[in-house]
Amino acid sequence: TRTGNTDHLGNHKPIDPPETRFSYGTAGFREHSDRMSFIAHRVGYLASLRARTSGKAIGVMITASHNPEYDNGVKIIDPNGEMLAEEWEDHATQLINAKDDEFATGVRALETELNDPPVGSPSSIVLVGRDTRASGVHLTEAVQEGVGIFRTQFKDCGLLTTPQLHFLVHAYNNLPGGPPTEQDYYNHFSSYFKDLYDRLSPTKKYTTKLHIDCANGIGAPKMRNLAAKLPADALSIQFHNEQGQLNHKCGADFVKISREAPAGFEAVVANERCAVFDGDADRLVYFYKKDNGQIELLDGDKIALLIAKFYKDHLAELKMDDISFAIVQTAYANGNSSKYMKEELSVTPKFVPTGVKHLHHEASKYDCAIYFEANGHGTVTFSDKFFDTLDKRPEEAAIRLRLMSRVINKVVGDAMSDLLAVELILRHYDWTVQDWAAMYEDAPSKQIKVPVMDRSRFRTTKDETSLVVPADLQDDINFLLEKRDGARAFVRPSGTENIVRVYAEAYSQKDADELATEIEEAVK
Ligand code: NG1
Ligand code: ZN
Repeated sequence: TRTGNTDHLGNHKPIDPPETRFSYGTAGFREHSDRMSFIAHRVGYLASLRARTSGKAIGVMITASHNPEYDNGVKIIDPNGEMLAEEWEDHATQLINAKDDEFATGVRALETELNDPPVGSPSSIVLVGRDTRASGVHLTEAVQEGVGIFRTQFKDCGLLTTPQLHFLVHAYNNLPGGPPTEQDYYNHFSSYFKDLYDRLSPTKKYTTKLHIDCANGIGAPKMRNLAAKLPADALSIQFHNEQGQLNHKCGADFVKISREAPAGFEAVVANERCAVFDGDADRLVYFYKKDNGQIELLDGDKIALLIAKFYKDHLAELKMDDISFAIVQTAYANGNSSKYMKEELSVTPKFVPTGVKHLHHEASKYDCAIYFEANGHGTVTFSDKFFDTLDKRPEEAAIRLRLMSRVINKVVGDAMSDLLAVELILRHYDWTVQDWAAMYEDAPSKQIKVPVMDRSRFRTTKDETSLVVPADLQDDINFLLEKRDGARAFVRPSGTENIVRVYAEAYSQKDADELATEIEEAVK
């Protein structure tokens, strides 16, 4: 029959107590890797269904990003290389929560709802990639079995950064030529980097020396591959944290939350430029050590502003007034970054809920939009009109802008391509990392992760800046805020970890720390 043999649907049994509800969160499904096998299996099936309905290549990325090595996760990448469409998140949540004996019925119901998409179309394929987590190997097999239920083609792309898989899926469906390879990724970004690099003037202040913290993850080998293709004198990279325990005391999330230099940077001297990836290399932040031993953090907001300045300056020089331009942020964005956007760049940022899909969706409404989460995940999106307009312009500024827009991975935030963009922009302005940091001073802020038994107890308003449930907790927060003029704080359940996040901003660091701690106490 069309639906084939469903006997082996139960191969990967849910091992959780039935009351656990999984939801396709800010980054797909993420759990302790011991609990992931049946999820990976079902997501494999779902990805194959998505491939069949679209007749295209679909991606499944196996990663838990900045979370510990023992966690893992799966997320589906849509045909254009972007995040999974929202209605499919609902299908996913439903299927993952089906009890073992309900799964086959759920599958048949979904196939019927989707008008029985054809089996065996040669253009339908599921591409799977994974980060360096040991559990990724058997989860790849689980995905493969799920994909195989209705004999959809499957390709194991092996170890990749998350953005590399997004790039491959996009290239598979949108670019001419045979199936794309990892080499195409390096060729693409290194060649546009070189073209722009060749056009920039010699620098006096910008230095090529750059430290990179690879978070002991997949970014290490992949950045080495990319760096090998860059012009020899463009960047002198010193790699750190390539082999140790994944994300442990290093990586973008650690540096952003703790505001400490990662392990392995003890010997790095003050004022040198340091870039930091997360475990699957889709987040990027920078920092440098100050003379007092503390670090100056340049987070996603600072990266957004640097890129925004470059775009605004070029669009203004070219008088491209009919190009709509936006910057998209979340509630975690530092207040002073938003202020700088308004006052110095004359752009009022758009605010959306946490999660890349929300930022990307909003950004896609404009001809050119920059979105970044404060944690370092972000990119720039472009419309066809943007490129069509630029293609007709012979000026040097137009060429620079076009090349920069190819150095950026437009389908998803990408630590490696964002790093290339940042380095080219610093070179263009002949800035040191200190010049960049001085664009604005961060408002003092503090983020705390509070472990909770059941994070679904916490529900926020749509903009995530206040709690609907528990209401008395929000009353407590309001009371604490009243005592501090100009402070801002909110609590929100994480979509990726069993924690709630407390975020506080105030006039002084002491106030921000105290406020966050008092709220933490109230949450507990
Ligand atoms: P959660 O755990 O839902 O806050 C975190 C990040 C998101 C996004 C996802 C995906 C913060 C405050 N939240 O989501 O921005 O990056 O992870 O990895 O940084
Ligand atoms: Zn990540």
